Amino acid sequence: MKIWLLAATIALSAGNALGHEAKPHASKGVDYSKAEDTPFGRAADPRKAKRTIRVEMTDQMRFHPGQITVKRGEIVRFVPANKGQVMHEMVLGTMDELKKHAEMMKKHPEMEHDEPHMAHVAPGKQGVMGWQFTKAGQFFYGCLIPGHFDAGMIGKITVTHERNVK
Ligand SMILES: [Cu+2]
Repeated sequence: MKIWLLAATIALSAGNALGHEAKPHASKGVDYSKAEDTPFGRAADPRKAKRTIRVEMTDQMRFHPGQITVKRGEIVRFVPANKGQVMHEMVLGTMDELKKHAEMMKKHPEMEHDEPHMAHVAPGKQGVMGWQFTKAGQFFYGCLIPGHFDAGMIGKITVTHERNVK
């Protein structure tokens, strides 16, 4: 994942150096055609989503809704909205990955990280994140800001076997 992000950055810089205007990229400058498959799906252009799911994040350390059901193959445009007074984030993943990541955030709270499967949202703001769920199963979204995940800031995504028909 890191490698293609770097490659995209270099390609963009080279384009600028040659005097070309950088093409307007989708959110976060992600080239979705190069999106890497993960155990929980792949980054997708939120503009291609047929469904938008607004997820509110509160200082009570909860996501609303706290459960989401999607179909395999479906592209979802998540709009995480921070209704609280402190920073929150929505990070997609397996329970294992979220737990590991939450532990890492405790050790390195200053760590800056930004990948297509996460959105950091300041108080009163909202973000956007496009994701395609390619595998059926049980996945999760969590807020990995130290203390939030442990306080129960976690939601569940069920991806059904039924394939989404375009
Ligand atoms: Cu939070």
